Amino acid sequence: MKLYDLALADIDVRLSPWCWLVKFALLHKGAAFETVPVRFADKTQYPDPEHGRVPVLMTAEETITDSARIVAWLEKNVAGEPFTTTDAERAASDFYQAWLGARIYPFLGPMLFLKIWANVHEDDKEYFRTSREERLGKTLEEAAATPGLADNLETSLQTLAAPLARHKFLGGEKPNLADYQVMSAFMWQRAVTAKPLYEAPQAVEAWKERMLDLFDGYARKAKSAE
Ligand SMILES: N[C@@H](CCC(=O)N[C@@H](CS)C(=O)NCC(=O)O)C(=O)O
Repeated sequence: MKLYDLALADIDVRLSPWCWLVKFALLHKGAAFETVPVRFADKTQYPDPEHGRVPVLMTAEETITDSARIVAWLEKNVAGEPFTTTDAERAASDFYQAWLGARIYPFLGPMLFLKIWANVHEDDKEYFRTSREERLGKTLEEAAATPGLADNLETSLQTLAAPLARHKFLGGEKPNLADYQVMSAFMWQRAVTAKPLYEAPQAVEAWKERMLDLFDGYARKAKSAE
């Protein structure tokens, strides 16, 4: 299988959280895959230029877009440990995805976009700035200067610390889909900078270390731009 994976100017730095989710899912299944780096603006390199987004997974049978659809495809078609086994686990993973959208990405995004812009390929700079500024309704510099981003993230992470203080993983003894969804957001940050941007509770930091160790340290070995 081939996973089209978003890269910065340094082609070895892979930042997309949605691509990270798929990489964790492939690793969880023990599936053999290779990644194909693509940059932001050059849509001709995307297997589905109309869609213009990654992740895209190419299998022997089909080309699948969108991380949630890819995860569902892998769960159905690839043998190995399931991502979730009960409806309760599936409901919890829906909760974490919604929590990320409401409580993590709105603060992490403005913190990271300017740093990402500094590290995208020269040919991607204008596209990245324009598309993100349109979405934010402000410049990347204004977004980065939004007051309270770190405070908001720290408050959100107190919530994540509650389950992680009592359980090794969000999936309990073993990681499940929720662990991969949440860790993917942190991999986005880690690809951009390895420096701490805010303080995370100890239970969250310890869980991140466990996640970085999975699959022979696949995520730990991933390169950061800074
Ligand atoms: N809902 C989609 C989101 C995919 C998405 O937004 N991907 C971003 C990277 S994180 C992308 O392809 N960006 C290219 C661009 O901005 O042109 C999924 O889960 O796969």
